[in-house]
Amino acid sequence: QPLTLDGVVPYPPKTVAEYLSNGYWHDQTLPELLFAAAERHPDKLAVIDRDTRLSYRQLTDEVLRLAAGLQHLGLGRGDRVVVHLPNTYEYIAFLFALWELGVIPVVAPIAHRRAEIEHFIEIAEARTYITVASDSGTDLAALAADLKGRWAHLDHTVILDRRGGGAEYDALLSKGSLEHVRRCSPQDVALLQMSGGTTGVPKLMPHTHHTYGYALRRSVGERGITERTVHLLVMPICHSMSTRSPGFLGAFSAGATIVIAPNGSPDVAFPLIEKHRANRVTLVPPILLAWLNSSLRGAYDLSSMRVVMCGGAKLSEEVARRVEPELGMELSQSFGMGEGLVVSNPPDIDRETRVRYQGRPASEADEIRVIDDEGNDVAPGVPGHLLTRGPSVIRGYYRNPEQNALAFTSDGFYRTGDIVERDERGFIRVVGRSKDQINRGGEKIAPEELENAFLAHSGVHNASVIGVDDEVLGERIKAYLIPRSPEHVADLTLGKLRQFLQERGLATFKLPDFVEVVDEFPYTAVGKVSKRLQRERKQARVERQR
Ligand code: J2J
Repeated sequence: QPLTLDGVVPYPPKTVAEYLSNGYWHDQTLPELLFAAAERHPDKLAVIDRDTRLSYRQLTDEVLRLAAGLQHLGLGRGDRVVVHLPNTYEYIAFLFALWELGVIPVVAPIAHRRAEIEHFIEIAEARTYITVASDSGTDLAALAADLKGRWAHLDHTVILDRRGGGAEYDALLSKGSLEHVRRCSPQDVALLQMSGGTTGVPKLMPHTHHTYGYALRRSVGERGITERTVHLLVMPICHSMSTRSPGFLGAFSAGATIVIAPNGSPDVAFPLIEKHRANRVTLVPPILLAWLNSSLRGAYDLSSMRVVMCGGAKLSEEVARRVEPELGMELSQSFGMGEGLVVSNPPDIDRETRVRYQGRPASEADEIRVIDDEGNDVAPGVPGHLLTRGPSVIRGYYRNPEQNALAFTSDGFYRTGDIVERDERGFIRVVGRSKDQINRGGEKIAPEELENAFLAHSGVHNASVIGVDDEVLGERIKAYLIPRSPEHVADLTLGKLRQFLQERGLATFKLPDFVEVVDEFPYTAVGKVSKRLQRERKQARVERQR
C-alpha cells in the first residue's frame, strides 16, 4: 500500500494506472535498483571517493549496516531526515539506507546554512539531521546542537567528520545489519528536494521512487551509459544532475562506476580523470568554460574523457562550438529542472544541433506545451512559455498550496517559467525566462528571498535584487538599496552586507556580487523594479538571439 504523506499532491489514479501499464513506471524501489545491480556484478567497482573504493557488494553491505543503525535511532517508513553533506560516498550510503527503511531524506546542498536548514527541518518536521562538523569555516555541529534544542520533533543529529566518516558514522555501522526486503512502495515519496528559488522561502519537491526511476532510466538509455562508464560526479551531490540525470542512480542502474569529486575545478577534476580514466561528466557552463581555458589541460592525460554533459544554465553558442575541437570531448547539452523534465541531445545528432539546441524529450510521455501569454499553443520556432507534465514531473510542491496554484495548471502541467523555442523536430532551445529568478552559473537564486533578507537590515528602507549579465557565470547578483537615512549609507558596503546576510544564515551562493545605494530604484518610482527590469532584459535577450 502506498504511503499517504500529508501535503503531497497525488497523481490521478488514472494517470498512475496508465504510467504503470505503459511501462513508464516500474514496480521497483530505488534500493531495489541498487541491489539488483549488486546481484548482477557484485565485485564491480561502484564508487570511488578519495581513498575509499567500494564494490557493489561492499556498498550494499554498508547500506544495510547503516540502515540497522538508523533503525536503531527509531526511524521508519514515512519519517523525514534532513541530509546536509558534501560530495562524499557517505551521502550515497545514507540515501540508500534511508530508502531501505522507507524514510524520506530531505536533501540540502552543503552550501546551505541555518536559514535554509532550519526551514527544511521545520516544514518537513524532520526527526534527524545529518551533517558534517563544519563546512568552509561554518560550525555545523554547533548549528545541529542548537536546532536540536529548538525543534521538539528533531530527536537526533548525526555529525560526520568534516570530509565524511568519523565516530558517529562508525557508531551507526556498529548496530548489526538489516536484511534487504521491501519496506515501502515504489509509489511512496522517495525524497524531498529543494527547488530552484523563485520565492521568499525555498520550496520542496516530493519525488517518488516511480518518478526518479523513470527519469534515470530515460537518461541512461538515451545517453549510452553502460557498465564501462566511469562517471565523474562534480556537481553538488544532492542536485538532480548528480542524482538522476543520470547521476549516481543512473550509473548504478547500468552497473557503472562513480568517481566523486568535491567540485569541478580543473585542479580537482583533471587529476581524477587521469587517475581513474573517467569517461563521462555532467557539469554547468562556468565549469566547462574553466576546463576550456585551463592552463592545466596539457598537464594531465584527459584522453579517457569522452562525453561532457552540460546543463543547468544557458551555454553560449560560442563556448559550445569550442568544446569538441579544443577538448576532444563530445558535447551533450541538457536542459532540465528538479521538478522533473530533462531533455538532452541524442548522441547521434548532428553537430549544429548539439551546439544550438538543448535537446528533446526521450519519450512521448514527456508532455510539452509551448504557449503565448494568452495560453495558446505557438507554432514551431516561435518563443513561448514552456509547460510540462509527465512520468518524471511532480504535481505540486510539498505543503505549499499557494505556490501550487501558481506554478501548476489545474490539469497538472508545471509552468517552468522558461521561455523556449521548439523546432519542427521537437528540439528545444532555451531563449529566456519569465520567472523571477537569477541563474548564477547554474545556482538558482530567488530575488524575493534576498530582498526580504535586506529588508531586515536596520539601514535599509527598500531593496531590489536583479541578475546582471556576466561573461563567465551568465548572471551575477546585484542589489539596489535605498537607505533609511543618509547616515546609514556607510553601513551599506558590499563587504558589510555580505557579512550581515551570512550572519542571518543565508547560503553563500546567494550573497550579492554588487550593491548599489540609490535614492530611488532605476526606471520606476514604485517599490519593486526587479520584475520589470528582468522582463526588459529578457526581451532584449530574446531579440538578440533571434
Ligand atoms: C538554460 N537554462 C537551463 C539550459 C536548466 C538536468 C539538467 C539541469 C537541471 C537543472 C536538472 C538549462 N539552458 N541548458 O535538474 O536534472 C534552467 C531553467 C530551468 C532551471 C532548473 C537536471 N538547464 N536551466 O538545472 O532545478 O531555467 O535543474 O527551469 O536546478 O534551470 O533548475 P534546476
